[in-house]
Amino acid sequence: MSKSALITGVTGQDGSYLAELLLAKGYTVHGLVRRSSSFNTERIDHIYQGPQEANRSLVLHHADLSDGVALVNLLRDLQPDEVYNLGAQSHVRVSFDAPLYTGDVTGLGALRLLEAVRASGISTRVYQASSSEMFGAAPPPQNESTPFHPRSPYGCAKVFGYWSTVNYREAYGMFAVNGILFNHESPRRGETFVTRKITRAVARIQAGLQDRLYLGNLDAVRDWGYAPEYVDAMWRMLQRDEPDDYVVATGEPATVRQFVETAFAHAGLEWAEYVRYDPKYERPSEVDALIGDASKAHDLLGWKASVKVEELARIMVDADIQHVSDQLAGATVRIDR
Ligand code: NAP
Ligand code: G4F
Repeated sequence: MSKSALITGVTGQDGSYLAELLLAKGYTVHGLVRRSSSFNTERIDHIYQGPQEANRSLVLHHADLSDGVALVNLLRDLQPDEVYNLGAQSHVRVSFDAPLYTGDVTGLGALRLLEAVRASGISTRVYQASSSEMFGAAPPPQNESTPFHPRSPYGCAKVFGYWSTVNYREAYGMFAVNGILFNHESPRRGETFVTRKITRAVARIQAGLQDRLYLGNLDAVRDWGYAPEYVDAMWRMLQRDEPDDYVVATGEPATVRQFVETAFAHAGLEWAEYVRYDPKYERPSEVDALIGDASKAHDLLGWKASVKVEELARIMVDADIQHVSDQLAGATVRIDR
């Protein structure tokens, strides 16, 4: 019997890579999709299987992390072997503008899902997408023992989801784990996160479609890895004999400025000619430096990042240049570019 999994956030960056990984492993994958007034499945269009197809291995279901009853019904019907909770309002800057919504979906949403697993009486393993943003002001390097000091409504919501997951493990013996993932990016990264905003601008500037890139704090330090490698770590956590929590990171720091320099230089452009400061992109409270120590994931999961920040920037610039070129040529742009 092949395994089955439910992924919340299947239409997001990580959800799309995880769905591909699980399908390749022979899973039946169920994806939770929230209702939208326009198509929101672009990242999974290349693996989409229509409702009329026989023996589908990817099945999408409409539901929402704000609707606990829908989650109970879905879990009771599907009884998946594994649940990956990747759904969230995941933008840190936006969480200052929409703090209660972020708390509801990103924080309470995690608890609703855990409670839905418990209430539906099924035996399933749960992965919670926790975040290095929970460390916030705690000085680097950060590992599983570093105390949390969140600096945004998003970070606070993720801390709630983290402890809810630990609590359901301790209180009910649930196989529930936290992956504390540091920033991870790819050509499928949302266009308003800083790396993708930069690589997309590089491609558009090179093509003559844009002449300025406005950014906020260039001094922030992040530990940027490659998303397809990070979803593999999620899967490994759920294959262990015992549930536990793991930091997933490259361990290599870079400033936003360094990412900018690498991305522009890869396209033969001088970044200072195009990049301008706009305070609009500053946060009321910033996370200055995130640098992860993923020794535990290395030792117990056999996981290690191989793509580091400079290669990552080049992968993303190349993909965005191809994307712009396809758009200009009027070609159908596929997401598996
Ligand atoms: P993402 O691209 O922003 O995807 C978020 C997903 O959540 C999308 O599928 C989105 O649907 C869905 N979603 C939003 N609100 C929802 C709701 N009310 N109900 C159900 N689904 C909802 O995020 P990502 O980068 O893939 O990250 C995946 C998870 O890991 C998130 O929980 C994020 O907070 C966490 N995380 C990410 C990173 C990182 O660096 N990428 C690091 C640590 C933790 P739409 O497509 O319709 O918007
Ligand atoms: O790309 P960012 O928006 O990512 P951030 O805030 O680190 O959050 C991401 O990583 C978290 C893991 O630690 C995830 F949990 C979360 O869901 C998300 O995926 O910003 C990175 C840095 C920040 O310091 C920000 O102030 O870039 C700085 N920055 C400078 N100018 C900018 C900009 N960020 C954005 N989004 N846009 C700018 O124009």
